Amino acid sequence: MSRLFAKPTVFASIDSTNRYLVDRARAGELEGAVAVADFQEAGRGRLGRSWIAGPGSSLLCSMLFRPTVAITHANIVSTIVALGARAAIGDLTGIEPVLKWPNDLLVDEKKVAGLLGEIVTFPSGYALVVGIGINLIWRDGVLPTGAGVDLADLFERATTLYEISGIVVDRAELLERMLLAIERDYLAIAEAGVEAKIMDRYRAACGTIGRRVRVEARDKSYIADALGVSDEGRLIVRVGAEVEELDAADVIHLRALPS
Ligand code: BT5
Repeated sequence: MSRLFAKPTVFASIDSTNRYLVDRARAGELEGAVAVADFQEAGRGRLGRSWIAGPGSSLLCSMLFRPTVAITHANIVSTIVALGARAAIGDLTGIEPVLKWPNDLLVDEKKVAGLLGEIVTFPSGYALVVGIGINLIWRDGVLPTGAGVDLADLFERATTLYEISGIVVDRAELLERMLLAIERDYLAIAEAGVEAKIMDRYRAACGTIGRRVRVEARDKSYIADALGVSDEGRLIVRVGAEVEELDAADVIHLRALPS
């Protein structure tokens, strides 16, 4: 019995589990609600992008939080989800994905899972819905589909737990382990010093640090050296002689920096 999470609401098909929980959050749903789906007709990625997954191919899950940490630190919750997913994947496959800033999970530079955090603000505070899609297996005939999807491009840049480990991971077990790991960290963040320890674990797992990256910001694209991630979750980069902190951007991993 979880102290944080309710029994998941399971959908055979829904537009988006994140959309569902964002609406539930606005309607006053309690913290700890979980929605999972076998298939999403309009799975959401970040910045208006799509998340594509064939029926039964993935763990598609969203969780509702009502964090007590300041909204400026809300990022810690997505970090906890990414670390929980990484640990659960590691337990079940023996392979721990690398985290790509801000929150992708990669194996051999290919994306095996992605996270989307959406904030709903109220006069009295905020709620946060964190959704995660983890690719389990792409079986013949149940390939990912979606409007305008370039499958060749997706296969080039994405992978599944089956492809990396040869293991057909049990979706319910993955969900249970992931929720347990998330609960452990989330219920501890109010304690002094825990947030910093979680960020240390994030930094240790983050493959973006120490890489040359291409930064794709809203209005420009440039090359930078990724030096670290701040406690607020910002990516610290050096561009020429300047050091900057990035809030929201996409980064593309280039080569490792000379040590
Ligand atoms: C993400 O966005 O990585 C966030 C994905 C969150 C999906 C979950 S599923 C449950 C919950 N409900 C939702 O509606 N969403 C969440 P972003 O970093 O923007 O990455 C999106 C990009 O990844 C796309 O533009 C594609 O290039 C690529 N992509 C799409 N589907 C993919 C997949 N299954 N595996 C790997 N890459 C994918």
